[in-house]
Amino acid sequence: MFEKVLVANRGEIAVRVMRACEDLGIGTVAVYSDADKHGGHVRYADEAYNVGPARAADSYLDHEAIIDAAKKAGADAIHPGYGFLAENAEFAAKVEATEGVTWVGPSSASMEQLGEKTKARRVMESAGVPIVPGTDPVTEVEEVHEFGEEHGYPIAIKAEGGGGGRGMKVVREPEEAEELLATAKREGEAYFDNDSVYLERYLEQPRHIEVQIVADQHGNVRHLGERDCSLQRRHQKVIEEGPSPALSDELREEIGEAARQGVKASDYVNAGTVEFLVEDGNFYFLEVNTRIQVEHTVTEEITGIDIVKWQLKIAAGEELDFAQEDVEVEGHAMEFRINAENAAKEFAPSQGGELETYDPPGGIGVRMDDALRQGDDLVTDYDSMIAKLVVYGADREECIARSKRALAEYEIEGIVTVIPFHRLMLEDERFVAGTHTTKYLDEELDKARIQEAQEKWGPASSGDGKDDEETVTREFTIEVNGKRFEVDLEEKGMPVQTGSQPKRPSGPRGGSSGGSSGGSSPSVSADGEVIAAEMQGTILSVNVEEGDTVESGDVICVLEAMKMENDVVAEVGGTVTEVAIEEGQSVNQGDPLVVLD
Ligand code: MV4
Repeated sequence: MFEKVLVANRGEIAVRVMRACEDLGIGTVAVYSDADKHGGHVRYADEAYNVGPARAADSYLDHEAIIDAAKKAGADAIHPGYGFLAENAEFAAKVEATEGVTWVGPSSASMEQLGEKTKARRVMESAGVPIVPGTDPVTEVEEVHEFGEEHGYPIAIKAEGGGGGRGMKVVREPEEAEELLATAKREGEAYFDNDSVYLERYLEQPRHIEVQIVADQHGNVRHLGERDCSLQRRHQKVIEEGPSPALSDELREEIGEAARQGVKASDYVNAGTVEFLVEDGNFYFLEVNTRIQVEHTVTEEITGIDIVKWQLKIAAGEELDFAQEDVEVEGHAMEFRINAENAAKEFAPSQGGELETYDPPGGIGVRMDDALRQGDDLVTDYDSMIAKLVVYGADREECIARSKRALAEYEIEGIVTVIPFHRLMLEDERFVAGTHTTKYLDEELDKARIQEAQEKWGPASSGDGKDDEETVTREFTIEVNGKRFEVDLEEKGMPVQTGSQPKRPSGPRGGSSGGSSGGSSPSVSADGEVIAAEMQGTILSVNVEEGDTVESGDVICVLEAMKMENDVVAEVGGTVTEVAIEEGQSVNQGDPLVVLD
């Protein structure tokens, strides 16, 4: 077994991996960027190394910096966590080629094979796994029309190098095919540096079911049951659960065995997840995730199997010590992603700040995976997810009851989170009935209910900002005849400051003085109302031109950051006098985007 593992990640997943190392008596090495000097994962590790400035490309994504840190620390293994370099075949190959350092994850060859979506489809099809009717890469609109004539519409056009729904286009009639094919290729090139696209018959109302796999270096492959990830918003999972409320035992058995056979056929080793779409009692292979996933915790809670520990043991050459028949799923678990976002404002990322109060829940059936403590200055540059609340119950009903209790206990002050949204879902008829599909949040849930939940359970003034005064709430504890009361007094404060300048201090996350993040820092004339980028990211679309008249709330552009598509809206009306950005451009936090007169 390894002596010392370097975890090439940050936040909750870095601490999660380090906990598995502690359980195995293995030393832990953290890496951190300038922004994470005081991060929870740095506190937790036995030793820590700075790998560069705040910008991920210059730190957590810097292959040589990570490998140099491993050598400096004398680490004999590197665990990538999820995100960052977890599915980067080039980095995995570099670690595989580094003397004395073992890569904890699937081989770079497996990533190459299964990361290319049409290759993965062929491997699964050869193993008898049902796949959605589809094609190999296509280039001409005639191929789309031929596929439509044979399989019908709608048709999904997907990026070969993609995933997570990015770049996916849905063709509903032949006339749309030419433009959507061109757009899909252009976005594939922009997002994944690969303009290859392929076709699939598009399923309108699927559920998103995934099967956890662990496979050792001795040919043993086990599935650990399924997770239902159907509650998603813009392809971002929000609540995951297991087992799925939508599967019969027979279908459950079939999907698990199909995943196992498909992985066996691809000589895959370590932990991985096979994703399926399920509709009308049928299941279809979607893609393979060649990493540990955020929601692995759900499976750990209902099987009692420590997946991360097995990742380390498998990488060290150990054999799985249980048969498929020994894997038993008991009870029900849900994972609630605690994101620093305001659900009432289209899930806009919250501004960072001090965690004035951080008082997580506890008690029976409650697991917290986080890297936080009260007083931390929260870093939200990389990902809006700050913690995971995982709840276990003997059945789904008990799991929901315990989740309500845990979310009501969860006290966070100083940053707006999605906790009110989660509490709403636990009272939502469709979610509680388990009948929601992947479209539910994007197309069906009444947004007004999110607003109500935010006003009911969120911090004051975290609603939709429509009220024109800031409400200050003061809390008092009083005693009347020996009985204790907690009293909140609301006080109407000063009008809320308008204006779109980021309200953050300069520094690692600060304004455009930090130089470019890949694109050129746009420059604009000083006069006029400047709408600036609230975070580092890439411009996905520009929705205005010079001379346009915009109203308050109009979408100026879409900024892709932290794996989310964020609408940048005008907080005041006006005429566009300058547009300082273009599609595909990288921007730094604070960079001017548009100027209104
Ligand atoms: C699909 C699909 C329906 N039909 N493919 C989304 C991200 C990536 N994992 C693949 N995804 C999908 N692929 C076919 N042929 C539905 C999804 C999908 C989805 C689509 C739209 C909105 C939300 C979604 C959530 C999960 C999966």
